[in-house]
Amino acid sequence: MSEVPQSSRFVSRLTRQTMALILAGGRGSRLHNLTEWRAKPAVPFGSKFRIIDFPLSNCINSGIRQIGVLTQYKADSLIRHIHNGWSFLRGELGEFIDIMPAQQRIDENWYMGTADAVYQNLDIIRPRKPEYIVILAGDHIYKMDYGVMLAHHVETRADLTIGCIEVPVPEASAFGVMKIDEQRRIREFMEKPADPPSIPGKPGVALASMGIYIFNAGFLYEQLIKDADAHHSSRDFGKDIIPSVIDNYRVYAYPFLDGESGVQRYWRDVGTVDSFWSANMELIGLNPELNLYDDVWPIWTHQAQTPPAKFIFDDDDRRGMAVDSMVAGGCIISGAEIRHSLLFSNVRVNSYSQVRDAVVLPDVNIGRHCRIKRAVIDKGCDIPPNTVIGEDIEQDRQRYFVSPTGITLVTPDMLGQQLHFS
Ligand code: ADQ
Ligand code: ADP
Repeated sequence: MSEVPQSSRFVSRLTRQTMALILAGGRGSRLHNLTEWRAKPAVPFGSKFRIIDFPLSNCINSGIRQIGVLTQYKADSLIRHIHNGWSFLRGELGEFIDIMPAQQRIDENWYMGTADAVYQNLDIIRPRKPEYIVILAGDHIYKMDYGVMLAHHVETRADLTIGCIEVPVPEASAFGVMKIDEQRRIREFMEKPADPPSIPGKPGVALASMGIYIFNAGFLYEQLIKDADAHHSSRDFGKDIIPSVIDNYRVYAYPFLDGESGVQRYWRDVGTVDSFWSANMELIGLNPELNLYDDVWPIWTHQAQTPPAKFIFDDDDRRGMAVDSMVAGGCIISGAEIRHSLLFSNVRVNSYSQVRDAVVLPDVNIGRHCRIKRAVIDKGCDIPPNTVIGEDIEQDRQRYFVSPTGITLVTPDMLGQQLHFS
């Protein structure tokens, strides 16, 4: 090989020739009412971010600055977020972030599956002349250098490389599951199999697709066009494209491991109310696996212009306090106690109230004398005084959504409130 593999120039040349396409069109229905009015990638996460900030930041930090975001389901707040927070890329340097909504460019259909979403935008993607196309899901939380994966893709002379992780077999039916050989070439790929196979020598563990794909651009175009002509295809990468190319093309697995320790790295699909709540809660701990305070791999977002968070004694000299918590700008905690919770921007908590083990999204007002625990409170809720949430699950169930592990989700709709923009 004439170039030193993975040397910084080798990798930066590859990332400059790469376009990332972020699939952000799915609803994420297992998040229930949290995605009633917004797409899953737009769901707020980690006190000041939205989920899509993670794959977007990964692109920027990896040096991939040609990005398309494919939207479909209720993309309003997602598009506004990208517009407000992510328009700093410089067109004159060849950088861009293009929003690609479903717009019936080919025929009268909206995007069918994930492959169709890309296919319907081929006339926009091709003139950009990328060599490589990285396809990402807009709804996963992780920090990953796609440059290293690209170098691996080029070194193995792959047509397609799929990012993969090990998951317990009982969870593997939610994923694409693969069998690989010693060179990590994929020999079999099953989308969401009922009975997922274990990795040989590792009983109880399956090798699952992260839904991260690197394609040589020409190869991707060919396969998408072929798939569009096929009669019975559901036009999906996992269901149709990948299984159809395994036998005749070079398709490799790329394990998402820490380069030094070989340990699998942090990756979460916060697909359910329970996993959303617990992934947020994990961030509060002393040494969370996902470090948001990492200067080397910053997570960028749209920052609301907010004044600092404020903690005050109320008229009765009750202390406003938060411990073991993350509190975003614009919050005012007056004579109330916040423990082990995440507060997004502009949350107000009033006197005599107690909030514990809760994720409180932006622009929420919690009236006096409330007790809230093990809950997710959606953006814009105005919680009336004396409300108790999370103590009597049966009672909560009558009015709110309660998850299988007993997390109560409250939205403005459930409170009979109209959403108003702050
Ligand atoms: P799923 O998790 O079922 O499986 P899928 O519903 O295909 O994922 O969504 C993947 C991404 O595409 C999401 O970000 C979603 O928002 C977006 N999306 C879904 N439908 C879309 C459409 N019509 N247009 C635009 N965007 C759309 C996939 C793979 C599995 C893999 C898991 C990993 O199929 O093989 O294991 O991801 O999570
Ligand atoms: P986010 O909470 O993701 O920031 P917004 O607050 O902007 O989202 O709301 C997302 C979109 O859904 C907006 O267009 C908003 O008008 C709409 N929306 C939210 N709640 C309702 C509702 N109860 N009825 C009708 N439209 C709603």
